Amino acid sequence: MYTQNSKDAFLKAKKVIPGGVDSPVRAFKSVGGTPIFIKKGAGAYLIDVDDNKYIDFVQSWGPLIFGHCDKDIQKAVIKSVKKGLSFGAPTKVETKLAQEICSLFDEIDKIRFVSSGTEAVMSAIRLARGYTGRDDIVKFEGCYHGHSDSLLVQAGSGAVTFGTPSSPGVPADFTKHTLLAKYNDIKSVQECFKNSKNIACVIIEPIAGNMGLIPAEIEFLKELKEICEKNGALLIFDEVMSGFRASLEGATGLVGVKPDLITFGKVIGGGMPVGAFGGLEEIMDQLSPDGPVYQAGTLSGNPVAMNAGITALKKLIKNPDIYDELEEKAQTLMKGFRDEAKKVGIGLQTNVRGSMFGFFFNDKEVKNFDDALKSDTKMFAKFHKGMLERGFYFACSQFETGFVSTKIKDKHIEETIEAAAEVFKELV
Ligand code: KE4
Repeated sequence: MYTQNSKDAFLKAKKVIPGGVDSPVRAFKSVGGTPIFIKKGAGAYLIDVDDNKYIDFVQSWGPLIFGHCDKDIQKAVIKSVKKGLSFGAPTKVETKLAQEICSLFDEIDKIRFVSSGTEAVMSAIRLARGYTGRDDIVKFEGCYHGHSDSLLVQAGSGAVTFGTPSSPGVPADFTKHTLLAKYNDIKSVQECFKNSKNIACVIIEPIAGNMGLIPAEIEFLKELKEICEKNGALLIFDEVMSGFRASLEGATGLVGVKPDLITFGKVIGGGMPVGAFGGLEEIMDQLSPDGPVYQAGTLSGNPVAMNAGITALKKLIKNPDIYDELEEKAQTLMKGFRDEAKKVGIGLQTNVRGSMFGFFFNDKEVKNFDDALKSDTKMFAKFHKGMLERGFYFACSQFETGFVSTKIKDKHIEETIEAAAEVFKELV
């Protein structure tokens, strides 16, 4: 595959942008090779600067459930831009998008918009700490909630559940209030509540998408809710990725467990920078300007982004069958991958939730981060390369999630399975 223009572009980018990218995962470090530079998107496809065409299963890491250049979203953005890009003052479209989301969730009376998932989660945690008057938080190994300091933690030494920084630049003091538990392991959560009587909240991806795709077990989430209620801690569902991807009501609508706060991102911006966090009025009214918990943002609720988001959401609300259709496509794709891998003796574990799918090069079921880490990342890298060379664009890490958009048709799924069959044969 000819990728000279991407190679040249990457060299130029690295001279003025750290690592040549504005977000680390894009640099292809875990799969090797040069990241392809994109010229444009078109429906199901990405076209790179060398005019190679790919079926896109990343969709900007989730936002583009309607694929690239969706006519309705594009029209709404252009119409909005003609009235101005940003005002730093309230607009009615923010209220409209807030009303749409609040109408879908019993758990949400009010919602605040921000410009990224990181901001949404950081703000939700500050709100939980302000509302409870407590400082400690619990997160799960393998869950990613954006790059705010108190969430860049790794397991501490030995039995101690308090985290240590996972990145230079994060002072240990910033993570000493973060306790770590194991996904799908309620005993590890009980351990955290034994070690701290000062826990403000537990934050979890109810469908984990950042250690590969691993859904939380429903029984585990029910016990998690009970332990939070018993100890006066809030339960935060981070649905930045799973929101409007797993179902119209995200994972929350699937698992039958009521969180106290929900964070959103990606799909609710329709491809534009939007994050949000919402919950019951009693909690949300603690936020400035009416409440004491400060939170702010110059471009929060940006009208162009709001118009993109509300257009996407209205299309989803109008066609809820989309989720069954997308889930069926994702199931077909993952069954095809499993069947073709099995033919050549490769162990592949797969998961699907709505339009989200994941696959691990692993002989055993993957239920948490320790299991996921035992996957064959070298084989994943070779698979990724083989598929890319054939025109199929997958997430460039074993620890990410794939997505199906409405523009991906049955024929695309068939072509992808055929290509995967060829690549699996090359891997053994
Ligand atoms: P952003 O700040 O990247 O908008 O959102 C952070 C975030 C929060 N919570 C969850 C569950 C997330 O998945 C994310 C971001 N997801 C990654 C993909 N795994 C974004 C891709 C990237 O970092 O470039």
